[in-house]
Amino acid sequence: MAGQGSGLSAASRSTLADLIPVAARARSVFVFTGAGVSAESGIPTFREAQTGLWSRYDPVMLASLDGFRADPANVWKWYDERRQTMQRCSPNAGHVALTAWQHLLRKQGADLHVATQNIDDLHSLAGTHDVVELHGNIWEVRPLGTEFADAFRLMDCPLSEYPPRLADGSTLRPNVVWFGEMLNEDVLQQAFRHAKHADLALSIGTSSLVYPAAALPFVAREHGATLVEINPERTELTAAADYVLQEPSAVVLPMLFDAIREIISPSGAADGK
Ligand code: BJW
Repeated sequence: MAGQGSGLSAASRSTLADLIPVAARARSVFVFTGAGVSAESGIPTFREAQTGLWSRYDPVMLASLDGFRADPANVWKWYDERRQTMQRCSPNAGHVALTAWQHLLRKQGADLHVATQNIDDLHSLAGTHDVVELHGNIWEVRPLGTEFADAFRLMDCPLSEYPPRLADGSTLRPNVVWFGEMLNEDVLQQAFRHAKHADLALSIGTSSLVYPAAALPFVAREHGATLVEINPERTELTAAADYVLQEPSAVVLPMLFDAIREIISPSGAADGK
């Protein structure tokens, strides 16, 4: 268990030591992530993305259909800046640890499911399979007024015009879920199924403010899962969690995974990572 807990606070070391045997027994793990899981990749969290030039704008105007209709070029400029940042970023050790944990469990007939609010693709780029993208994907677009099913990838970065358009002139929008919009119902139901079947649920790097996604960890807990929160700050979820690790996820997730692997696959050095 090399290095287990080094660099953590005393409280976190103690919590991690208690959590490890519980996590190693889990057969159905549900992982719910937010912007904090990508922080150590260099992607500002959603709230941080509104600093500087963008601090003059109400988040609801940058991330709502009304805001887009009022000024599509400005909203696209914000998304294009974020796309350019994200294009330079790679998955971090937290994403990689989740992938390794999923691979290890799948080899053993168990499973780990990730449902993310992030639109940055990093879980998939890290190799995690079947990622549920609750709020869409920044690399996808669709014509304004059409459905999620009409989305396609648009990888041009930076974009050559704001807003980007189809050849017939129709305006493209990012295929993300804005405030006041319904989430993709199939995607949301899939996430709730995973949450309800979990024996262990982790909420990682989210302020737990935005619904309906923020209900997922509570639902997992109500259906019997042990609930873990990983976030340097306290959130609306903290009081409901069984284990709280107030640490950066890219630090603590590799420690947790390494310890789990030593317990459930001690000779399987090739497993996972
Ligand atoms: C680290 C870390 C490290 C940092 N390691 N951690 C009242 C008024 C108006 C609306 C509502 C209302 N009450 C409820 C609503 C509905 C609304 C909502 O929930 N609003 C709340 C804000 C109050 N929800 C909706 O509108 C949803 N739709 C809906 O409900 O439909 C039904 C309906 C229809 C019509 C009317 C009403 C209802 C849709 C929500 C869509 C959210 N979309 C966004 C934008 C996506 C595209 C984009 O990114 O541009 O999704 S908003 C934004 O918030 C984004 C995120 O996915 C989401 C969650 O943010 P997240 O991930 O938690 O990020 P942060 O920045 O908040 O937090 C980062 C965390 O990381 C912090 O806690 C840090 O401490 C932590 N951290 N470093 C670990 N190293």
